[in-house]
Amino acid sequence: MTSDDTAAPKSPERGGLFALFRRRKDSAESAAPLQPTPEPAPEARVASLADGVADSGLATPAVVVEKPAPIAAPAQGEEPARRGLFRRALARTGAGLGNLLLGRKAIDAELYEELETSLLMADVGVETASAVIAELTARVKRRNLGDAQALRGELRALLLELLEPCQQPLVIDRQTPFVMLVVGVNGVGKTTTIGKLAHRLQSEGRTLMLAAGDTFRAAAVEQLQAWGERNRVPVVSQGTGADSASVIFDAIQSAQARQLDVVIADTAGRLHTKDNLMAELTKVRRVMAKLDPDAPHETLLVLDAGTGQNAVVQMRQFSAAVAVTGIALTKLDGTAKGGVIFALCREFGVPIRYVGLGEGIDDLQPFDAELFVDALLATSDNVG
Ligand SMILES: Nc1nc2c(ncn2[C@@H]2O[C@H](COP(=O)(O)OP(=O)(O)OP(=O)(O)O)[C@@H](O)[C@H]2O)c(=O)[nH]1
Ligand SMILES: [Mg+2]
Repeated sequence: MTSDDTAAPKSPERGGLFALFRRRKDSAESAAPLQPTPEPAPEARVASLADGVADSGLATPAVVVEKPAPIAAPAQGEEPARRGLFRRALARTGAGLGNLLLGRKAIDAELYEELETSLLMADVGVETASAVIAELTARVKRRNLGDAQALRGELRALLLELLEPCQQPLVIDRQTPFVMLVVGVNGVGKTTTIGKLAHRLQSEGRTLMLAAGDTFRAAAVEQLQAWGERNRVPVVSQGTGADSASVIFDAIQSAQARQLDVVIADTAGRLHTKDNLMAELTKVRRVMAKLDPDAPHETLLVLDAGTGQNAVVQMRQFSAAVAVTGIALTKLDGTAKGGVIFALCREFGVPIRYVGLGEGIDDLQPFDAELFVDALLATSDNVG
């Protein structure tokens, strides 16, 4: 660790190109697994949940009363599996970068140029790409590095330094319950991310409730209910056209009464230009605060990596409306634009909680800077 370690993300001054080149505070601490909390037998818990929701006068939630199937504990050899998952998902983004240095010996102007082009092709963004190249050139000179392999090592270190400050896993530090508000533009993967996250948190021993706060789009409630059934997690809903804040309020109230660990609230996809929907988010926050002044404890902005630099714009716009405390960057598997993560991290310093590496239920992974950078720099031969 270095002496300038910082715990909280800070927005760097624009133009201070490497202001974010700080090491994260304590990687060991942030990587610590969440401790499961004691909980009643699953049947009893689910049954009482159903009663509680019915008492509150809400529509019947998607509660399945069969005994939940046990979810496998993390298998041995999980690390290589995660490495493989990151590599496969980032094969397209890393296609140019990974192979660029193969068979190269000399470090010359052409190499730097090709490197910058590859970074731009990966949608790292113009500012970030030129900052990386400038810093790389300076380091190579300063350290007197003579061949392309040494440069590769330096590039890896540099990319890691850029991303590490944003590797701050979600820590669920309260059970009152912990409330997550999930926001983002249309179709970025909010509801799917909630479904995957519910599965993940449940496998860590958390008790959950989902709130169908997308009362705007037809079939949005059913989509969340389907995830609820799949995970055997109750979903509080009132149907399309209902007041989103009221649905979320009911879910938190019910979860408080049942002493559940986590409430995850879905919301409708919205563009910043939709003033009424943006105002709705403010209302949701205000209404939540009546039950818990600190809620939401996490406002997770879901961004689609496939939109590339547009994700930076979305982050800026949502931050102006709500205090975004974390990002889930989805669909990295289907795009060559995953390099936008560097721009997001460098410009906002906001924690990147999760990355979406596929459509499967286990494809939402906690963000890991090292796995990410190694996957980017992997050669096509190594992807498998
Ligand atoms: N390949 C891939 N597909 C994903 C990922 N995350 C979500 N998707 C897909 O993206 C599509 C949209 O996902 P939704 O969860 O409905 O997105 P949303 O943001 O809730 O959409 P709205 O509610 O309409 O705003 C679905 O087909 C998902 O399967 C991912 O990480 N990888
Ligand atoms: Mg949705």
